[in-house]
Amino acid sequence: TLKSIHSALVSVFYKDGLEPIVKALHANGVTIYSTGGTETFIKNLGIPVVAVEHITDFPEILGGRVKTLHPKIFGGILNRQNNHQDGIEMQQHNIPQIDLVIVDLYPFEKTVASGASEQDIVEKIDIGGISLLRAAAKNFEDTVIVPSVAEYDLFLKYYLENNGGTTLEQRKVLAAKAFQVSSHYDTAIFNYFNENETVFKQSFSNGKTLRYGENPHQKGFFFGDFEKIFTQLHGKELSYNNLLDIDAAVNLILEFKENLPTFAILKHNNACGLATRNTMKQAYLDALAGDPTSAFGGILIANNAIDVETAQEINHLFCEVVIAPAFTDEALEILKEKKNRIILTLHDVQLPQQQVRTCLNGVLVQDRNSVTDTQENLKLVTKKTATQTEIDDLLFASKICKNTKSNTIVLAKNNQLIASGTGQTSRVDALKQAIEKAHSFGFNLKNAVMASDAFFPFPDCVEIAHNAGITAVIQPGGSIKDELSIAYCNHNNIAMFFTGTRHFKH
Ligand code: 93A
Repeated sequence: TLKSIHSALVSVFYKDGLEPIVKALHANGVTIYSTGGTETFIKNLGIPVVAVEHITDFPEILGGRVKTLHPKIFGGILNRQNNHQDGIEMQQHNIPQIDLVIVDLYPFEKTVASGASEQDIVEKIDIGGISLLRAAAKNFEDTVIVPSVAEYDLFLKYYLENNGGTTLEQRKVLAAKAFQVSSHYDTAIFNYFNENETVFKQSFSNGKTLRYGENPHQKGFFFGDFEKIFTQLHGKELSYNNLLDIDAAVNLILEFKENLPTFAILKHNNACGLATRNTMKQAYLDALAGDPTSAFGGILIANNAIDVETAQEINHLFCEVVIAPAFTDEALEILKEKKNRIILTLHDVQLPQQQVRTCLNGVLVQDRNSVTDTQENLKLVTKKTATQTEIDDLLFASKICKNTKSNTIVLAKNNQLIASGTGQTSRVDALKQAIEKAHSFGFNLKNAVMASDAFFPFPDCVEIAHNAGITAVIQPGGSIKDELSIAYCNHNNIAMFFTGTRHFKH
């Protein structure tokens, strides 16, 4: 695989650093072909050099736009030396072999950065040089490519250690670097042409253009089949934030699909009210009671049809979106009274099992959190056990907890969300926030239950919860200090269950 170099084509923009290479080539008797400026440079070093025009029998034309773009040049680079037919054609057309290509492309990025005119920038889009580079890299079995000034030293090292040749592995390393150069170069050109995000907009044209993104100064698009999941019955166009809230609302209500009438109110992707009752109207009223302040402008979702009694109650509230699997005709008529109110029927469909979000310069993909805690999964870790009502409340709270931004603490009682701490940087803060909220809306936390999305690293949370009146706790467990929380519960007559499943949501 060691191949000697007998001929070279040198065409470089920056001539600096070229001298040692051409001297080494010359010392080994290598025939050097070159283009205009490079040819002059080499000649001035006192080294013999052959102009490419001598091969092509064609002058450089169009002010240098076409110098090396010729079949005799590319034939010399691309021919396969172990291919009989290639050899015949080389002879037929009198094509000289080219074993080594050294290029340094027109400095496109530098020209853009210098603030040059568009005309100057466009002239700096290298065509011939990048073609030489790609051709030589493609034929790495036989041809050596030195794709930029940055690789001169590496090439010289290879060349000298092999007494005027290169190994296949070395040629492949240089080929890889060549394609790195060419892809970077074309990306820079793309970015220049795409300055106004023309291509971004076009390739996103199958997405729905939203009025704006999270804020009015941000562009926004939605890619997805909204109509597959919903039918919009009424109201204004959906916004970026509406879509995010709707996503959170649907994920949450699906946890309660099989339950008695359940109603949830969300703000900023988190539940601020949720209740399960015998009638939808009562479920709505008790969801609202959870936090009537936050409910203003909220996203409302029901697990079953919304009837006229419920619609009459909802109508007193200013809300952005109302979602339900169905609406009675009368209910719909009432809800439609507000012109902008978005009303959606939720179809019975499965959401994708994978979730995607951007991360740095790529994307993160994960499976949906499809685990819902059930009574069978509960592991009692305290001496005291809970009543069935408390267990029902724990599972109820856990479903809300799973669908709330971490760190989360959810407090519940009698199938009603009493209060939650959402998106806090510490679990203690989440708990304090929940307790304070509960008190501010007049709730008594005696016999309420607590759910935590992740384990308690210290016994402080159970202590604070106990002081507030909480009697049962559900959490994943798994902290090295679990025993401290368990001991505290045992001393204070609290029932605690471990689920073994963490429910982070970031
Ligand atoms: O304008 S080009 O795209 N047309 C060509 O055929 C061509 N061949 C080599 N530019 C071309 N080159 C580039 O010219 C090389 O990539 C190098 O940057 C430069 C060297 O030109 P000179 O030897 O005349 O200074």
